[in-house]
Amino acid sequence: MELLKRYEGNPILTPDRWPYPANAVFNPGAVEFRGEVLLLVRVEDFRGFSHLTIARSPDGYSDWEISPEPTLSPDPEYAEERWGLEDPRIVWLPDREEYAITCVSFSKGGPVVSLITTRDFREFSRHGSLVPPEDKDAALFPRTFRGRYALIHRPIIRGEAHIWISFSPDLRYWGEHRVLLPVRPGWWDCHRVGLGPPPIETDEGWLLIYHGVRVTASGSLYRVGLALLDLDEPWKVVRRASTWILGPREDYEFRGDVPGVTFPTGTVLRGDELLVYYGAADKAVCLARASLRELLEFLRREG
Ligand code: BMA
Repeated sequence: MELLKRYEGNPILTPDRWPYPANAVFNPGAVEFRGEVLLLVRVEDFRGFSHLTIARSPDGYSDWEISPEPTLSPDPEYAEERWGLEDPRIVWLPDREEYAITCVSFSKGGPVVSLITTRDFREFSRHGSLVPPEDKDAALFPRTFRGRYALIHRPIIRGEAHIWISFSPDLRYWGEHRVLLPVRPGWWDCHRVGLGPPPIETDEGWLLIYHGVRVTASGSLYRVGLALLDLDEPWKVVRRASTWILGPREDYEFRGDVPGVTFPTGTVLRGDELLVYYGAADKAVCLARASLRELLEFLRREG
C-alpha cells in the first residue's frame, strides 16, 4: 500500500509557468493562511541565487496564484544572505502571535539557518542566523518545552550529517545541542539526513518527515522517511520507520537540475488528510497526500 500518494496534477508549479524568468521553483514552505494554502517557494534565478515567492491556492491543489515579483529577496545588509535564501520552513508561534520562517541563507562561510518572522506575509522581520555554518534543514516546534524554544536542524560536523535538536529561551541564544536522528550506515539514509517539513503534533508524539540520502554511482538519491518524537521530551525518538515512504520514481523526479530528488519541506493538515509539498529534482513543486492515521499506524508497525 502506498502511504504517500502523488497528486495526479503533478508537478503543481514549474518554472515555465512562473510570472517572471526562473530557472527552478522548488522546496516550498507551506501554511494555511486566511483560508488558503500559502506556499513560500524557493525560486532560483539565472545567476544561481535563490529568493522566496508566494503562491496561493484556495484548495491547495490547483488555481495557484503566484506573486508577480519576489516576496523575500536576499538583503545586502545581511552578510549571510549574500548568495541567496533557500528551502524555507514555516511554523505559527502562538505565544508570539507570528509565523517563524527558518530558511537557509547562503553566506561566504557556507549555508546557515536564518530566522525571519511575519504576521501577514507582507512585512518581515529578520533575526539573523541562529547557529554557525554549516547548517541547513531547520524548523522550530510550534510550542515551547519548559519555557524553551526547540529547533531541529542539520549541522555538518566532521563531515557527518545527522539531524540535531537545540534549545533556546529567547530564539537568540542556543544550547543543549543533541544528535536527534543519526544517519544509518548501510541503509537508504546512510549518507545524510535532514528534517523535511516542521514537526507535526499528534496524540502519539511529534511526527517527523525527513529526507535521507544515499550516494550512488550516478549521484545522490533523496528519499523520504518517518520518525516519531516524544510529545513532552522531543529529544527522545520513540519510533523510526525502517523503509522510506517516498522516493524518486516519476519522470518529474528525475528530470531536472538534480535528478533523483524528492525533498518535502511543507505540510498542511486538514482533518486526517495531510498534504505534503515537495521539491522534485530541484526543478518543480509537487504534492503528495497521506492519511495521518495511516502514517502513525505504519510507524507503530514498522518503527
Ligand atoms: C540539499 C539542499 C536542497 C536540495 C537538495 C538536492 O542539500 O541544498 O535545497 O534540494 O540538496 O540537491
